[in-house]
This record gives sequence, structure tokens and C-alpha cells, in this order.
Amino acid sequence: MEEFYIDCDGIKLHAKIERPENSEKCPLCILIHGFTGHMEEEHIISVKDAMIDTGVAVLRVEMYGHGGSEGEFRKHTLYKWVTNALAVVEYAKKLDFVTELYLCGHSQGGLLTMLVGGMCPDELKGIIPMSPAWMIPDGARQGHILDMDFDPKHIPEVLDSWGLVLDGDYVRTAQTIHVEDEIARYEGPVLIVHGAADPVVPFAYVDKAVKLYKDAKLVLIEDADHCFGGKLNELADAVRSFFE
Ligand code: FER
Repeated sequence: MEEFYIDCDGIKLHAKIERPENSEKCPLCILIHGFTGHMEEEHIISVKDAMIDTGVAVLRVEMYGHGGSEGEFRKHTLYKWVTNALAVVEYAKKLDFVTELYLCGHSQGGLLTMLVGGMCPDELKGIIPMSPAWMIPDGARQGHILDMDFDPKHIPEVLDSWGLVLDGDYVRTAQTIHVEDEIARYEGPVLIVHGAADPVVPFAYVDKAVKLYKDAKLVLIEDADHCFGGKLNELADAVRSFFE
């Protein structure tokens, strides 16, 4: 395991890379956490270990304002995360041991995975959105974010909810994001993993994504919540079967 930082326009992004044993060249999957998340969460570790098991190296990176990366949480936006992820794809492409590149992310990182998939279809051999938070842009347009209601035409200076503070720019930028466009731009294989008891991401969004992607498979894990608590083996099996 190697720990380091990837530069993104002067912001240091905290990263860890782990390679399977006995492999010179191998595929690599970039793995990204969700909103308020980080790279050591147990569902992220389970997915990482499952990938290593199947001979895939894993590059975990923490996005702007999260974990050990620079940037203030309240100033993070999906635009900043997209810019970060593009810098990570660029970094990973240049690693000489890498044969094929994949992208996987959880929740807000799953939404990010769908967006960046559409932006980098030639670079990404496959994508794995987990509990993908596609409802965020719609919520921003309708005036519901973090269980807070606001007038979407007059965005508040700050959102203050769930004990968290987010600048209004989070909403301003999220309102402009149209995930269908990026779904249409990605024609490679997609694995969506979702918990059937996820109270955060409505299943209707996952269902719509599976239908719109050209080549998507859904693994719906019964009784699993947003972070697959108590269902980590099922999560790992889904990821393993995608790479095997
Ligand atoms: C929201 C609902 C869910 C939201 C973010 C999330 C910022 C993200 C959840 C996650 O990444 O786990 O209203 O607003």
C-alpha cells in the first residue's frame, strides 16, 4: 500500500493505492466515498478488498473537503468533485502498470461516477455506481437538500441541516446537472449495486438508471441500507462477480 497526494489545481487530494500480489500489469479501479464520507469506511474497504481479490488494483481518493484532502467541507460542490475525479483519471491513466481503468463510487461518489463515466467513455472500461445519489440535482432544482426546504429560485447563502453547513454554491451548481446526458454518453458495462432498504436514495432513480444505460446490471441487496451495514459480504460478492 502506498499513501500520497494527487494535485488538483493546487488542492492536495489524499490517496492510497493497493495492488494485488504477483501482478506486474493489471486493471485499476478508482474508488470514491460519498457525501461526508472517507476512504476508510467499512463499505469502501469491503469493496476495495473484493477488487484486490479479483486481481484489480485500487486507487482510493478523498474528494475536496473530505477525509485527508484539502478544501473546506462547506465549500465543496459537485463541480469541484468532477474536476477532482478528472484529475484522478488523468493521474491513473499515466501509471505504467495499469492495463484498464474502472471507476466506482458510493452515493454522492456514485453520482460522480455516473457523471465522469459520461465524460470519459474512452478512458473507463467499466463503471460501478453504488447507491448512486442521482436525486441530488433534482432535489436542488425542487428546493430539497439535506431534509431542508428552500425556494430553489432564491438559494440561501448557507444550508444548515443534519449538523452540517454547506454554501449555497452547492445548490447553484447541482441545479445545472442533468445526469441523463452523461448516462447517454457512456455505453460501456455498468454495475449498479443498491440496498433494497436504502432510505436515502429512492429506488426509482436506480431503476431509471438501469433502464437508461446501454449495458447495465443491477444487484439489489435485500434488507441493505444506504451503506450496506450488515450486508458487506453481499456487496463484495457483487463487485467480485463484475470483475470475474
Ligand atoms: C442529500 C441527500 C443525500 C444530499 C446529499 C446526499 C447534499 C448524499 C448522500 C451520500 O453521499 O451518502 O440531500 O444533499
